Amino acid sequence: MSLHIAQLHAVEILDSRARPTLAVTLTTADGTRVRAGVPSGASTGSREAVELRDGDQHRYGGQGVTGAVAHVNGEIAEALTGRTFSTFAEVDAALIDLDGTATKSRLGANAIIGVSLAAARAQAAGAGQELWRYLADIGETQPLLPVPHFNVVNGGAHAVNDLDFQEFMIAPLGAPSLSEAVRAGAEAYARLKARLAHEGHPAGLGDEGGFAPDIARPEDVLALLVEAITDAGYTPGRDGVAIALDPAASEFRDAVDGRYRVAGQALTSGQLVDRYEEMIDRFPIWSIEDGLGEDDWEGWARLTERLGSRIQLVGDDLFVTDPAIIAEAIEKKVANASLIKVNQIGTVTETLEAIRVSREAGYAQMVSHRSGETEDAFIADLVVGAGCGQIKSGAPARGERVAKYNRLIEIAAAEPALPYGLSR
Ligand code: 2PG
Ligand code: MG
Repeated sequence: MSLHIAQLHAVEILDSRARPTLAVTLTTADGTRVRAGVPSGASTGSREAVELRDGDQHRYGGQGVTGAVAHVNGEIAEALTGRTFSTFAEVDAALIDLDGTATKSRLGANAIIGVSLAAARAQAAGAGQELWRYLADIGETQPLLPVPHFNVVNGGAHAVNDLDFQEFMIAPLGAPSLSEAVRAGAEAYARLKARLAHEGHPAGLGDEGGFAPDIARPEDVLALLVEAITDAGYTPGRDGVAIALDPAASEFRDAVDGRYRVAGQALTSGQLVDRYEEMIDRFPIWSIEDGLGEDDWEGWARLTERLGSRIQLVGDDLFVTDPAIIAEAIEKKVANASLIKVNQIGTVTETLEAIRVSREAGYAQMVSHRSGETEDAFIADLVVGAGCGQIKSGAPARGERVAKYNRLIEIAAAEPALPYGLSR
């Protein structure tokens, strides 16, 4: 099924944090029109593909994306329209070539991923297939409905509170189906809200829709989560509802002394690993993402050796969805799972490659949203089609977050035969 791009058009829209991002519309020669919204992060890894921002302090505090928009409507549209591509991977290759840099910094990774997402969607539409089915076909993967990871307490770069750890997620590993997992997440979220209100915490939310209480110690939040899970009638743990953390440790590592600042203490890498071990002894934590900083590879190797057989250790800032970095980590026995974010690497083709490299080495894959999102639910189709078995898309609240969970529910309802659960 070939793809003939008749028209490409981008506009500057807002993401969920009131910051500009891109919406890209692609029209094919037969008149099919598809659209893609571009996600954007806050706690970004230093090796991520480069998001192009205008830097004009008079507009959106320098965050405008009119330059990236102009690249789509100018140079990229000129290069791609009127051409016939036999696969969208050829579109991605053309985009990478046209940009010409290793980090997609010339045209902007935000411009490039917008076109790439739209091209994949256009090709699925042209083939008359659901996007997830199309992605499964081209990646030769087994479709699977994923276990959702709901981020119910926000800290770090995603909230204005004293909490250093960025994300406290609940993962209904024991739920029998996707819809029951969503229900468990929503019910525990509601009970957590009630508990926080009861204890007098302000009801503010962070960027990903989780609550942002003024609690500094991660252990105190973990205790609250266990209570909320129990209040909602579920068993805390892998047979029921487990906990996953994304401390996003690069954000609280001191650049000078390399120590990690947690709730007023300055911990060495080894001391932080000890602290994680105590946490997983006490609480039903099944996964920790970015437990150490992206520059602390030695610490990561020790962390993996110590805890890798007990829990999942996910590389996010560390891996930036880059197949080459993931391959290096596999070689060095660092982490045992990869976080997968389309805009970190900048094309759908490279994202699928990062998933493949991880899977072949036995590394799990968790598909992820960004803190700045649109209502585009591409990642729901991606996680199902690529069969990753895990997704995180924030709280079970706020439109841009639930757009992904709702898409998953709809896929599950339309395809009762699709398996559900962690990938094995
Ligand atoms: C993360 C992400 C998404 P951001 O660190 O995993 O939750 O945050 O998009 O701000 O990088
Ligand atoms: Mg992260």
